Amino acid sequence: MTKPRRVLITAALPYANNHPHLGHVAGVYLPADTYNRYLRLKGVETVFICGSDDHGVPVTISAQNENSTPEEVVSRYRGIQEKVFGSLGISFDHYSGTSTCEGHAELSQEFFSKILKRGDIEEKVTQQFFCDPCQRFLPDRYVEGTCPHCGAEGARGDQCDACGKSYEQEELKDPECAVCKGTPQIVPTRHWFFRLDRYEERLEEWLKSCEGWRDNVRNFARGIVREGLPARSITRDLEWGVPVPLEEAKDKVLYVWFDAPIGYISFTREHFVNQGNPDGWKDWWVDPDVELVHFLGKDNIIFHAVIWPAMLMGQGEYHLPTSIPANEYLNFKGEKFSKSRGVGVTAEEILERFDADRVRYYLTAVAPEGKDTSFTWEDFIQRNNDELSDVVGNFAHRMLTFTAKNFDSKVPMNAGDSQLRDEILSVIREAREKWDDSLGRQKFRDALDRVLTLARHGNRLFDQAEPWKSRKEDLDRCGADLAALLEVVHAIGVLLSPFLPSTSEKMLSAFSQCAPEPAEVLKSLGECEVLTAGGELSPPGIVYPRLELEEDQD
Ligand code: B3M
Ligand code: ZN
Repeated sequence: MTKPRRVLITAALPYANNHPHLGHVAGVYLPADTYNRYLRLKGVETVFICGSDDHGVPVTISAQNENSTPEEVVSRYRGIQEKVFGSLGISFDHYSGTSTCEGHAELSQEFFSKILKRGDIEEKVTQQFFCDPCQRFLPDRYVEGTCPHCGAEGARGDQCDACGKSYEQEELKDPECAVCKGTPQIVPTRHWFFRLDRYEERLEEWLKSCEGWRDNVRNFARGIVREGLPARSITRDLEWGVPVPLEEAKDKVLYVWFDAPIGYISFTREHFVNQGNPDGWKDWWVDPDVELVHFLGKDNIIFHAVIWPAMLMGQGEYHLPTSIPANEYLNFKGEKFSKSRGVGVTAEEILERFDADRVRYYLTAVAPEGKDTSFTWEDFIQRNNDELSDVVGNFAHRMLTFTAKNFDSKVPMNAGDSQLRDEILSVIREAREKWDDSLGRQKFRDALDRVLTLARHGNRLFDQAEPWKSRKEDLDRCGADLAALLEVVHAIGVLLSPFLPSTSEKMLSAFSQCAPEPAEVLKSLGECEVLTAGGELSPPGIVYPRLELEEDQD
């Protein structure tokens, strides 16, 4: 017997100091959730893991700005994140956080100790920025300057957002303390470095063997490995974080990017512990047949496709990622979304006005797969109206009201006698196959477009059948056509379910007494009629009224 397919899905852990904005949602959390729902619909066993990235400088800076403690910041933002994801229908199996997850610190320390024991971590005295007025070392986001690679301003001590490269902080040009804007001095301090150079060959080999990856991700990662990987410091002079498990490094913590991805493992373990199956997680991380899929934004590629796999190789017990569907950015008026700079729209703001599925619809339709895309309010309203209301909503509504009026809300008999029957089944089958192929390759925009194409086709066939005429001339033929066309409405409901869970549920509730469950019926869509002739249709629940653009939405 073949083993059932199992997929462990993760979404990048948001720093516990941010309100998820639509850029994050479109690029990371929504595609991850859609993929999870798609796999479950197909009967694949999945675990979907996320949580907040609590350590590191983003959180300590917020705490300082808000006159509060890192713990307080973490608990407040984690609450916000869970609420936002929940209201968008993004359904993680477990949402944890790196500062509270049971066993996370220990597991991170174990990674460090194991890699150290192998001789792949070395100790060095380094020159670090130190701010006299602030009396603190300035790791990562505490310092800003000019990127040593691309020359962009506003680059941080560990990474440049403009070119996605990461580096050691002494390479940063024109450094400035992010808090007091002073020029830091250089002070020697001891740090521990991960010898990535020792993993170059294995990484190259592995990246070469990975199949089905997006080109942008694989090429970027291979390019970086080919350039040669310098040793990377994985400790910091900070108080907030996972303590370095060495006597001589008592006042230091692990770099946030060292402990954060380990959260994927510790959160999985916590999830299984909560389920009363404390050993259940192991299989998901140890069995090489389990697929591991990391969703993230393009600024996180280097960490997930290069450094994290090297950490996993160094640790040695767990399997490597299977795919890393990283997205480009969704921009707002040509700029990257940023809550701190006040650019764009937060998820909370849009959800105050519109229901989650409208947001999910638009963000999938303009998903930044392969290239940056833009959010605009005009486009949001227009696509909702032209596609969700006029194509999907209208077709379902027309069909169900017509059947209610003329056939007593029952699936008419003899769909097989409709002259449109073969064409209808074949368009459903084609839509389902292409939808499946696209979703399987994590091409969400394309898959959603297939469903829209099916709905457009349905509308055309309805017009072609002219049931308002045949109702008077040949009621049997009218019924047969309608029965066949209802198959299209039902198929749309099923195929939309990974994208628009509540719309799909409402559409399918009309068929609850005359069609099997979506997971049972998926494979049969387009192969044969799946609705029970004579079966009762519930009153049509879904309608997507057209939206108006409000004055202040620009
Ligand atoms: N927190 C970066 C980010 O939010 C980081 C992701 C960690 S995933 C292990 O962009
Ligand atoms: Zn300072």
